[in-house]
Amino acid sequence: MSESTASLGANERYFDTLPPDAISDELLPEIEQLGLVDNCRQLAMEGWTVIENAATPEFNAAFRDKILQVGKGTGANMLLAKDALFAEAILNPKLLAMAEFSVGRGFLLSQVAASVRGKGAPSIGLHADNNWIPAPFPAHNMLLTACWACDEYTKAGGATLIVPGSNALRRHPDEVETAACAGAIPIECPAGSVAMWDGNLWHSNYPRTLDGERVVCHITYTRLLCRPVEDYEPWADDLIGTYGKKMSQLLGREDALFKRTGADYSKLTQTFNNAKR
Ligand SMILES: O=C(O)CCC(=O)C(=O)O
Repeated sequence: MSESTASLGANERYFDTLPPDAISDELLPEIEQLGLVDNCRQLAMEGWTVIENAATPEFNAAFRDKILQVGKGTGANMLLAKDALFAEAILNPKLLAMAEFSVGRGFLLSQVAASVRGKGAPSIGLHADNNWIPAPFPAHNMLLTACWACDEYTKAGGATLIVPGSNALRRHPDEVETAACAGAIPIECPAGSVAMWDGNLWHSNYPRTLDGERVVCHITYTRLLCRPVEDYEPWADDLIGTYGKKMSQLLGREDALFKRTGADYSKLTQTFNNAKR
């Protein structure tokens, strides 16, 4: 713990900003306890990482069934309020810890979507998830995408593909690069893993050549300053009533910024401090 922050009370102001690859003093014990130190390192250096066994096999099986049911065989968006399993997934302690590391304290939920890819499903196309952020991308990550792989990820099964090193370029791929996908490799991992990457990493997926379906839940967390892709405001009171303060943070109710009820200046310092961690 640095001397400057060790003695700070909840409402005192931070003057320093942590570097993009640093784990804050407050978060480190949790990251260590959850066994995620190497994942943080890999995400910071390489732009991606995989967390295996993110939940129990029973959760994974039930989650897969639910996605197939609500996704009607293809996929869907705006899933958070559709079933408790989606809330459980986005509140998974390992995902939350990685999100705080990657997109900062006080981060928001941006999107809960799902895809179901059968045999012959084409590639989505190479892109960086910083889709509405102009290049050069900032040094600190803005978006963390966590893909809950309900099925094993293999190249033939249509796994996510990534271009190693592309995270360091801090820009979108151009037309030629998008067509070539040069240097791409598959993320290979067992069912029940969560593959995650930052907003800078160029990625796509392989066409699926196997029978059966690849079922994935795509969860995106974002830094407080980014506008979320999805708007859960109509369901927010119920979700917060059921799941509490973390859900409230994820839905943008724990910061000082203006809402329908006005701004909460008692949270101003904490909000500004969060932006630096
Ligand atoms: O479906 C995949 O494997 C990749 C998904 C993707 O591109 C994304 O969620 O941004």
